[in-house]
Amino acid sequence: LLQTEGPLELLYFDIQGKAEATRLAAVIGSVDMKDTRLDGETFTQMKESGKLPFGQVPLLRLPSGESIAQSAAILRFVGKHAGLYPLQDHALAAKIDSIIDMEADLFTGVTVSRYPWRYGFDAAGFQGTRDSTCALTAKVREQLNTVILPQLLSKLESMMKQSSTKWIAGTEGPSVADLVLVPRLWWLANENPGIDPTILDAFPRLKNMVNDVMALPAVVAYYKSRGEVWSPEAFNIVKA
Ligand SMILES: N[C@@H](CCC(=O)N[C@@H](CS)C(=O)NCC(=O)O)C(=O)O
Repeated sequence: LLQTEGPLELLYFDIQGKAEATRLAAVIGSVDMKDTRLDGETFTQMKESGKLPFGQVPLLRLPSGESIAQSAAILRFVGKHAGLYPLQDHALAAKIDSIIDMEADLFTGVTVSRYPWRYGFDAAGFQGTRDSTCALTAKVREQLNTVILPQLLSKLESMMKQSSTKWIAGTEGPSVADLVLVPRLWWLANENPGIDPTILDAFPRLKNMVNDVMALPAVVAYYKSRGEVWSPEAFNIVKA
């Protein structure tokens, strides 16, 4: 196992979002990582002071003082120290990377439709979350819900089917490839206007994988310490 030179610090908002996979990796692998949750004001100060390499969070602070941005890079780094990302098997590492990249593809349409102004689509009239009555946004999200997401999810479901274990990359225990999907899949099915909350029911292997990660003792203990518990029925984190 890789050893860190001292404690890590993860900075993100007090939501699951793009940081929860890394939080899970740290708790599963007992990595010494401070889980700092930023309020809006602190975030804005950090952004304005140029402390965020790309102006966004999550951000990982290393013992050396160096700061790393981008959730996938952070997840791999923490995953290496958690024993959830291979250090020697480069083919397996590449397979895991491909699933991390697939997570980005899976959520591209969802993200652009929520925040069209980040990508220039406001110029074409897309309002995203700024106006829940935006017909253009609703049209796109209907297409995502009925066509695009089912297509992409079915590829991941096939990968689950091909796995000889219950984990998506065929690893003996969970890897960061599972973790990157877990919080995002439950978020997709729960807090997304226009997305069918039962969208994952057609992909039982993916749902099982999420439930299996959420049942790991370290994961259960982490949520318990936050006054929360995983509900397979709600397919969501609920108050304990
Ligand atoms: N590709 C980046 C995306 C990060 C991102 O979208 N960060 C959002 C929060 S989830 C953020 O910092 N938003 C505030 C801003 O851009 O000012 C990653 O995966 O880390």
